[in-house]
Amino acid sequence: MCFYRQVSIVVNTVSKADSKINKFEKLKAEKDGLAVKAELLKFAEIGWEAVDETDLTHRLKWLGIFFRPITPGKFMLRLRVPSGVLSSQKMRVLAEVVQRYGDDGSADITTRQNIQLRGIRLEDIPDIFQRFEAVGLTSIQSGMDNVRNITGSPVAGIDANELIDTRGLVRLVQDMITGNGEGNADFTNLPRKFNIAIEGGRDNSVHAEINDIAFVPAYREGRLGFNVLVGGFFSARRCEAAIPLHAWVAPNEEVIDLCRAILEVYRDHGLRANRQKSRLMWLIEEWGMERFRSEVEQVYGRPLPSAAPKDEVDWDKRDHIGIHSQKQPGLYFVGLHVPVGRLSASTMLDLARLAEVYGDGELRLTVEQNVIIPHIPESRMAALLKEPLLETFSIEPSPLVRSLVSCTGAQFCNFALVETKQRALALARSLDQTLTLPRPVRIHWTGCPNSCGQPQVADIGLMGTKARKDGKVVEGVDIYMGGKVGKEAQLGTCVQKSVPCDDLFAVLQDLLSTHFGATPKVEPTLNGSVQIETSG
Ligand code: SRM
Ligand code: SF4
Repeated sequence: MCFYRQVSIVVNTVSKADSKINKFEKLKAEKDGLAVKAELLKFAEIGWEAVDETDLTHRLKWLGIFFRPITPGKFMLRLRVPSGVLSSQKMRVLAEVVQRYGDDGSADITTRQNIQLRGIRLEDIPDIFQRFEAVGLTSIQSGMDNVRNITGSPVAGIDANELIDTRGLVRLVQDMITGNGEGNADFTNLPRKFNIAIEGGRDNSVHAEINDIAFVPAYREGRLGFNVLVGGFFSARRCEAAIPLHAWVAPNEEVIDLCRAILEVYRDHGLRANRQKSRLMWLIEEWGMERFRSEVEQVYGRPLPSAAPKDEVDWDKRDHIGIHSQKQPGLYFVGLHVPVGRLSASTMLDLARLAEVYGDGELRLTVEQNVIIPHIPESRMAALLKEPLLETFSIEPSPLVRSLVSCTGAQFCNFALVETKQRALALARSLDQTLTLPRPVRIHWTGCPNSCGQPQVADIGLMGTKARKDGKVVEGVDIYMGGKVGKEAQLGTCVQKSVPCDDLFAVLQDLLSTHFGATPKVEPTLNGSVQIETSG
C-alpha cells in the first residue's frame, strides 16, 4: 500500500433535489478534496505559504490536515482511531511526531475517542504519513464533508456485561468508507460531515443518539443485533437526537451494507444549497421517514427487518475511571483521567510504556477524553498504581474534574468565542475544593455553538458566547442543563444566557447546590473551630 498512489477521483453529482449550491459545493465540484493526496510532496517542497488557498484551508482536511489560522504554519492533524483502540506502538509514533515540535507539539483526545496532533509542519507530512502507514495509522477523510471517526464502546471485548463486541464492525465500516485507509472517492463528497456510532454495551457509552447513524443493541425474535437510529446531530442552528429508522440489522455485514446504503442516499439526495441545512436529518424531514427508509432499502437491495420492540440500553452511563475487572478472569482495565484530554509527547510515551509493561500493549480512548489501559493482571496492579504518571492522570480525580469534558476552544480554534480547556479545568478544581458532591456532575464546555464539546449531553453544559459586564463585552457562556446519558438519554436545553465567565464560579456553586445537592466543604482551622470555604 503506497500512500502516494494516485486515487481515481470521481466528482459526485450535486444533488438533484436542489439546484443552488453553496461555496463549499463549488470547491468540491471544482476539485475533489482527496486530490491533494497526490500533491503532498509538492506542497511540502513549496511550503504552506505557496499552497493554493482553497487547498490549504479546505481540501487538506480530506487528509486530516487542518490549517490553523490562529497558529499559521503549525497544523493540526486529526487521526482516525476506530472504537478508540490504539496500540502502544501507534501511540509511540504519535508521541514521536509531536515530540519534534518541542513546546508547540501536543495532542488532544477528542470527544469522538480520537486523537489530534498539534504543531505539525506541512514539510514533515510526507514523512509523518509514511510512519503512519508503517504502523497502520491513518488520518484520511477525517475532516470536512466526510465521515468522522467511528465510535464504539471503549471497553468492547473486555466488558463482562457487553452484548456485542463491536470493534470488528467499526473497523470494517471505516475500511469501507475510507477504502482501507487509502481514500475512497465514493464518500468524499457528502453534503456535510457525518457521524456513525456502533454501541455494543448496555450503557451507551458513546452517546449513540447524537450520531447521524446509531446502532444500539437489541434482541429481535430472540436474536441479538442492532436497532438503527438516524439523523442525530448538533449544529449552531439546531440540535436533534437520532430517531428510529424502524429497522433492525444483524451484527455482521448487514451493518456495513446499511451504512453504505444510507451514505449513498445521503450523498446523492442530501440537501446542498444551504450548509446550515445539510445534515442527514434535514433530508429525512424533507422526505418523511417512510420515503427515506424505502429509498435506503432500495439501495440496500433487500427488505429491512422492522426494529426490535425495545433496545438493550438499560444502564446508566459509566465513566470507566478507576480499576475494573474484565470479562477475562484475573484481568483488569484501569481508566486514567486525562485532564481535558490534553497530552504531551512525554505523557504519550509514558502511556505507551505503561500499556506494554503492565498490560498487553493496548490503550483505549473514551469520548470523555480519557485513556483506559486494559489487560492488567492482578499481580501487576500495585506496581502500576505507584507509577508517577498516575499523579497527573489520576484514577481517582476530584468529582467535578473527573467528569469534565472540553472542546479545543480559543487556543487553537478560530470559531471559539472563549478559551475553554484551561478555564474549565481551573474552575472545576476550584469548585471541587469548596464543595462536596453526593454524586458526579458532568460539566461539558464548548467554545461556540458548534457544540464539539457536546454541552447538550451534560448535566451542566457551558457554551461560549459573548456577554456584557460593567458595560464591556466579555467572554461568557450560555448554560445548558438536563442532558441525560445512558438509558433514556435526552438532550439538555439552554437555561441561562450570556453569563460572564468571571461570574461563573458563583453561578455554578449555586447551580450545584440547588440541583445536585452540593454542600460547602467544612475545613478545620488551626484553633480547632470550623470555617466554610466560599471562594476558590
Ligand atoms: Fe467539531 C468544526 C473540533 C467533535 C460539531 N470541530 C470543528 C473544527 C474542525 C473547526 C475548525 O476548523 O477549527 C474544530 C477543530 C478545532 C481544533 O483545532 O481542534 C472542531 N470537533 C472538534 C473536536 C476536536 C472537539 C474536541 O476537543 O474533542 C472533536 C473532534 C472529533 C473527531 O475526532 O473527529 C469535535 N464536532 C464534534 C462534535 C461531537 C461529536 O461528534 O460527538 C460535534 C457535534 C456533533 C455533530 O457533529 O453532529 C461537532 N464541529 C462541529 C461543527 C458543527 C457541525 C454542523 O453540522 O453544523 C463544526 C463546524 C462545521 O462543521 O461547519 C465543527
Ligand atoms: Fe471550535 Fe466551536 Fe468546536 Fe469548540 S465548539 S472546537 S470552539 S468549533
